[in-house]
Amino acid sequence: MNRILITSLTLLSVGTGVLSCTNQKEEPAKPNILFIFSDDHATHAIGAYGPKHNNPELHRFVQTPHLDRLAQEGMLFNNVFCGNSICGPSRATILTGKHSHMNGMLNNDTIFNGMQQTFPQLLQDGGYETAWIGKWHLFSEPTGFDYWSILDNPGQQGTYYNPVFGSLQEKEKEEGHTATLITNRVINWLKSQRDPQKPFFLAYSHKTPHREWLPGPEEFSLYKNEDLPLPSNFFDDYSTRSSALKEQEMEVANHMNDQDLKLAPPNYLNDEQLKMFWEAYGPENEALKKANPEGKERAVWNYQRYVKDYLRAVTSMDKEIGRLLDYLEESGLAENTVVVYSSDQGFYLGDHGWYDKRWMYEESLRMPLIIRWPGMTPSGSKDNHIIQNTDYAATFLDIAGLKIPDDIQGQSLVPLLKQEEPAKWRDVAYYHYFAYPDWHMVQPHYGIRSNRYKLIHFYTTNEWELFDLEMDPDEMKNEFLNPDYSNVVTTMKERLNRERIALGDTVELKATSNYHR
Ligand SMILES: [Ca+2]
Repeated sequence: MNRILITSLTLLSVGTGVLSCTNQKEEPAKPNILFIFSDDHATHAIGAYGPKHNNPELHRFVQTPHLDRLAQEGMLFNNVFCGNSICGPSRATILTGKHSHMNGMLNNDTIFNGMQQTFPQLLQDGGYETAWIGKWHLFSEPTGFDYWSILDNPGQQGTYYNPVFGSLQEKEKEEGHTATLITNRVINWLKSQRDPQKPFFLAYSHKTPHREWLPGPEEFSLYKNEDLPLPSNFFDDYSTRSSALKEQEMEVANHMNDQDLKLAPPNYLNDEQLKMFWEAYGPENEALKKANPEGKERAVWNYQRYVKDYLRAVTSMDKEIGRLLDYLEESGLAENTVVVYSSDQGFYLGDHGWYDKRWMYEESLRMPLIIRWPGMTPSGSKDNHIIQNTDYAATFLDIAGLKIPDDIQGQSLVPLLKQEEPAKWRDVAYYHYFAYPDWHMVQPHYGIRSNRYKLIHFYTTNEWELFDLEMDPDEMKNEFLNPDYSNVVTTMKERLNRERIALGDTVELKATSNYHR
C-alpha cells in the first residue's frame, strides 16, 4: 500500500492538538475509489457468478473476462439485494444510504432531491475530489461532484450510439459507441482533469446493458449461429402465485417492441451504423418474416434475439472496463485504488418468461458486487452476508476513513472486505416497490428475504407469497397457504413488521405513480 509521510512539521501546521507528537508518523494515503456502475446487469450474466440453477448451460455463453479478472483479484459478494428494483430509486439509495421511503425517490417519475445528504458531498468535505461520468438518470443535476458529464437525451436515459453528454458548461453530442465514449472521458479525467494532490472518487457509469441492448460494433456477430439455452421456467404459468404475475406486461413472448427485437433500428444511428445494423439483423429478420412462427416457437425466437443482444452488449461493456483496468495498471493508479463493480439492480433473462426488473424475485432483486482493494481483499475471496444497496454509501465513507452519519441506514462492508466477522449484521434484506401503474404493470409490493425464506405482500390486491429458497430457488411454488409452513409464515410476518418499523417505512400503503397510459 502507498504511504505518505506526515512529518512533525505538517502536524504542527494542522492544529495544536498534535503538538506533543514530535516523531515522524506514517499514515496510509487515502485510497482512491473507482465505482464502476452499470444499468440492469444481472448476476447470471457475469461469468464469475457461475452457473444459475434454472439455466446452467447459459453460463458457458457469458463472456465477461475483465469482470471475472476483477473478481479473481478481489472479493465477490454473493448476496446483494436492492431495496427497490428500478433505476432511479436504486441510484438514489446508493447515493444516500437510505431506502426509497427515506430519500423520497419512490419511482422513476420522481426528481431526486440532490440537496439532501449524499456520500459524494461527504467525501468532498473529507478532502476527496469527486466525479461522475456516464449515466446518471436521477433527473436533477448531480450535486456533490467537482466534475460531472452525464448522458443527457432522452430523459437522461442516453443512447447506445452517438450520445449527448451534458455537463454544467455545455451539451455535446459525440459520434460513436457510448460505452467507448464514456471510457474515453473517464480515462481523460484521470489523465489530465483531476487534481493529482487529492484522492478521488470517480463513478464510471454505463448505460449498458439497459433496454434496448445494442452491442458495440465488434459484438454483433457473437452467437451468430448458436442457440442459447432456455431457462427451465421460461414458460411459467404463474400458478400458485399472486394474480399480479398474470397482469404484468414484461413477457419476452408478448411485450417486446420492434426496437427491442431489432426488427426496426433506433432513431439515433448514423448511416454507417445503420448499415452495420442491417447487416447484423437483416437476413435473420427476413427469415423470420418468411417462416412467420407463432406461439411458443415465436416466443423462443424473441428469447434468442433478446438474450443474445443482452449478452453481446455486456461483452462490449466488459471490454471497455478491461481497457480502463489496464489504464489503472499502466498509470500506477491501480495500487492505491479500490475498484468497485456493481449495477443498480438485476434483470430477467427469460426467467419466468420475462425481461425487465421491478419484482422482488431473485433475478431482479440481486445486484452484482465485486470489490478489489489491493492489500486488503484476499484474491478470489467470496462473501455471503446479506448486503443491501443502503450499504454502499457507508462503505465508501469508511474506505475514505470518514465518519458514517447515524441517519445512513446501511452498514460499512469494510470489515467484510478484511474478512472480519462484524459483531452485528442484518438477518433479512428489506424491499419495497412502489411504481404502479407504470411501465410493465407490476403491482406494488414489499417484503423481506432471509437466507432461506422470502415473504412478499402485494398490498393492493392483498395477496401474500412465501418461498422456501432452499427447496425452490426459482420461486415457482408459493407456500403461504401450505400448513407445513404456517410457523414460518408467522415468524416471517412478525419479522417483516419489525423491519418496516425499524426502517421507518410505515407510511400508508398505496401505489404511487404519475404514469399515464
Ligand atoms: Ca437499471
